[in-house]
Amino acid sequence: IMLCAHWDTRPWADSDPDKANHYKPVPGANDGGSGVGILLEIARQLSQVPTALGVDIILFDAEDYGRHADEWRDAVEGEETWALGSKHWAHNTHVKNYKARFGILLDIIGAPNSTFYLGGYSMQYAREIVAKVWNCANRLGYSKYFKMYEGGLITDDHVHVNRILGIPCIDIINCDPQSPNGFGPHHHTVKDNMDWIDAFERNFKCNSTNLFTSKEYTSYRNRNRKWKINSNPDAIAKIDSLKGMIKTATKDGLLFIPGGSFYVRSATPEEKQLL
Ligand code: AHN
Ligand code: ZN
Repeated sequence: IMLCAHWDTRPWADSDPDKANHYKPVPGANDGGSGVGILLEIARQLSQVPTALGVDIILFDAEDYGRHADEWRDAVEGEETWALGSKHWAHNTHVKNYKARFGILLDIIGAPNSTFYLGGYSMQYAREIVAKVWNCANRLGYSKYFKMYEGGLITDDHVHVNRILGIPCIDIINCDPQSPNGFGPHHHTVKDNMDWIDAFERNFKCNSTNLFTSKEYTSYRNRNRKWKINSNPDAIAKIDSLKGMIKTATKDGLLFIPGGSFYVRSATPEEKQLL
């Protein structure tokens, strides 16, 4: 299985509402830092759990070098300026005749309330993998994020993996049909920074509301602040021990239940396969 993301960030914030920022670089915490972060964590977890599957993690450069929005008039018909790194890699794979059963590309996946639609190219080239992943996400309770609706055709690294190498590869990418550029308010702006990243702590909080109160959680969040406002040591100890419990349980199977609560139990063999 091949897992991939792009690690470059866009050199120009050409969707920024302030035109003065159009030639400043995008910090890129979400686009593409988030995918890289998730893959590094997956790598760490895979190193701790023996698995019979081979997993290749590939990070592409120059995904976001696509033509500047203010320079469209210079465009040449048929030019390809996006996803250059994956195109180069697909023509020059790191090992000869590289093959994977399928691939999953992660792009712009870090913001809270991200929504992932069934991508046009993913459906065209790898609809069985789309079905596998979207069904799995829905079974695990993530239907809020993984929408069973078609999104548009999005040119991204997976297109070259499909077209040049014939490896069925899907793209999990945040789309926001409501926003003018289709990708959310911070996309290709100077605001694509860590403020947009849904940290473990925030996730942890919204998935465990029945285990501690928000007051206790405030204590916990304030534990490392200079001014320990509302910082109650009992609450900190309680949440620390919950976190320890979750770390242990994750190895075995941790189930998140939609609606703001979780419970922990051993995963069934069937669930272990999903996890
Ligand atoms: C298009 O805008 C056509 N593709 C952009 C895909 C992308 C940009 N992924 C990250 N940044
Ligand atoms: Zn981008």
